[in-house]
Amino acid sequence: MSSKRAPFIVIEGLDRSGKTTQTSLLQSKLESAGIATKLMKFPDRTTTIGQMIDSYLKSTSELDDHVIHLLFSANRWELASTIESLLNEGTTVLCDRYAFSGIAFSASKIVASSSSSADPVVPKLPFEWCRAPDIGLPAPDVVLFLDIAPEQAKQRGGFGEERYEKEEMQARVRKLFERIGEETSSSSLNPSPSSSSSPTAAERLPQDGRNTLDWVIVDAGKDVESVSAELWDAVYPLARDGTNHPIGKLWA
Ligand code: NYM
Repeated sequence: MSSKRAPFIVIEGLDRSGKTTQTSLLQSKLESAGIATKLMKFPDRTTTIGQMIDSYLKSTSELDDHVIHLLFSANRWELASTIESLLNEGTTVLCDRYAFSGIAFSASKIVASSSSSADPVVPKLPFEWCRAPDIGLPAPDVVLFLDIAPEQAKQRGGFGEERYEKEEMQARVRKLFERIGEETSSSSLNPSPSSSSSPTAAERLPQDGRNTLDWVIVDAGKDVESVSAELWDAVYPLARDGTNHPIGKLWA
């Protein structure tokens, strides 16, 4: 891969969509295929900022909604240069959640009085405000969105242990992910909207050095092996061949 760099692959989804299982399965498969891979996860709870996020998610601390949103973003920025170095060195970066979760979860918080009445739902934080702090982060080459109905996610073990793990909130998060996928696919970052039945990410990448981001929707309600096989098909050619494209800047 002399003049090429490795790809940046992000896995997104609702809580209990199987992201963590799938991300580590994908890492094992990539490594078995001889592809150097670094597994990352956001929030990264090991840093000082990550520890503040961890205690907020476990409800052992309270933070203003704006503050926690900015901490999630700062947690990505503190690892942005590491991501770029790894990609340039030829290590594929496989990341469990990224800026898309940042928007989807924060923008799905609503003003309490509007949640159970016939009033219009009022978001606490505007969508554009939520997106702003992540503008300019290293852009992934492909986002694999594990799609699952909140009712099904709820039946999986561990649901409800952390803040945000409530069915109504997850339903709003899913809608926002849908919006982000559509907007990201139709933005200048990605001229070709995609789905899991389309050609693989590598096949869709244009060869002219243009910045691209593919949003691939995967049905996460299927069994673990089927989902894993679909993810593999979506990323293997890209991970094997690398890419000539410079690392993009998210939404910049
Ligand atoms: N989350 C995650 C956010 O609210 N904003 C973010 O920027 C990120 C990366 O943290 N409910 C939420 C989504 C999850 C929670 O994630 C913890 P995980 O993958 O369960 O550790």
